[in-house]
Amino acid sequence: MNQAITSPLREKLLNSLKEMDAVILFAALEAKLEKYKQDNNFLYLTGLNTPNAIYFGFKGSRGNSEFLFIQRGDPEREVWEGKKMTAEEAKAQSGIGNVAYLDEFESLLSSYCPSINRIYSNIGNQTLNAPLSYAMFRLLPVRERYPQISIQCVTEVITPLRKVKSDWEIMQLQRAIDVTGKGIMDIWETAEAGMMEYELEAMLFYRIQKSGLKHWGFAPIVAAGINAATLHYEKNECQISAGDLVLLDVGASYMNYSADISRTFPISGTFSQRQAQVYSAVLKVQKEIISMIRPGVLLQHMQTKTRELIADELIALGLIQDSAEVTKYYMHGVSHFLGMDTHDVGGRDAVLEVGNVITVEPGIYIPEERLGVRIEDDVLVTQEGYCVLSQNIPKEISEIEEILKARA
Ligand SMILES: [Mn+2]
Repeated sequence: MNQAITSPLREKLLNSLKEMDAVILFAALEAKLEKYKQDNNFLYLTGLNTPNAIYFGFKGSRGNSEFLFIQRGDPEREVWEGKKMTAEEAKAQSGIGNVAYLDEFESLLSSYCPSINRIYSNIGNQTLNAPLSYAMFRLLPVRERYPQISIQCVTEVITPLRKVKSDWEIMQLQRAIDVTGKGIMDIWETAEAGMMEYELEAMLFYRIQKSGLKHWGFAPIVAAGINAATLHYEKNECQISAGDLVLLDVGASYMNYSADISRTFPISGTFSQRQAQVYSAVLKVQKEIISMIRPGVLLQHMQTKTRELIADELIALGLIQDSAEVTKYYMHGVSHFLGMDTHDVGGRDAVLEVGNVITVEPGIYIPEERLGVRIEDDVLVTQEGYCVLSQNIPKEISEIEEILKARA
């Protein structure tokens, strides 16, 4: 007998499907000698960090049903791998009433296949020049035996849910952001010219681990001087010279929710006049773009506005004559959705709605002056407009210089 679905999220997802559609999500496989990181869609729907598990949900003509398949415990492997989650634990944590073992998955799926029209799964990118995902590999037999079943990526149906964050999700994000902020403060209180970029990275990661978080949300960028003009510089292997601006683009991850913060600071403790000019220009644009945020605003409109504003600043800085040249010094998007993926689901054509979390990250990069400035905050869209979740991480020149001045 199928038990009722207790997660409102899963119920909402299944209800949004057409009748006879199914969702099959594969947890990330166990990683040998590596830190485990769960598949985001699997974690989002089940709340389970257990590897190798499979979620099956089906919208039938007489209601929804769902099953969870987990690994069987093996006492001989326990000394190596620790205890496996029991069926009772899985049931309690996920609220999924029907828990079975992985070796029962195929027969259960076979019994449903004749009535399934479509399967949504975490099959990922289906381009011909990339390897098959694990999910697609597991579903190949379905495609062979039941060619009438269409297999599609779950992103399509899960994105509308993941774009709107619950209070619980915002709490996880806030924790990741706060720890990232503390790590940035650690750097500001310690860093000095002559250090290597990776030393600053290590300070931040120490803070992440010390705080009980396990992962970076993405490869951290610590870029001094001209390296800051390489947008995704992540080698972090150069020595920081006196007079350099250092650009940090970093984020801790908590429960797979990733912060994404950029701050730029002068290693010597004070901004040179030119550095301050460029920094103030970026900060002014960043504040103006943040103030645009409210439900109903197009992400694309924020992008267009950023280009206009930065073009004006670049003209004032004497870097360009014509606003059409703006891409010479500013060439990336100003905003993306943030959540379990650093560049979270939601796309670039979205209209903002309450509960979205987005970044705001304008920048100016001037290789010939060996400097790059990016300032990035994480912003929640609210009924009234917005709330800057990273507002406690200083970004005013006076605040940053004050903190740097206090270095031992
Ligand atoms: Mn970002």
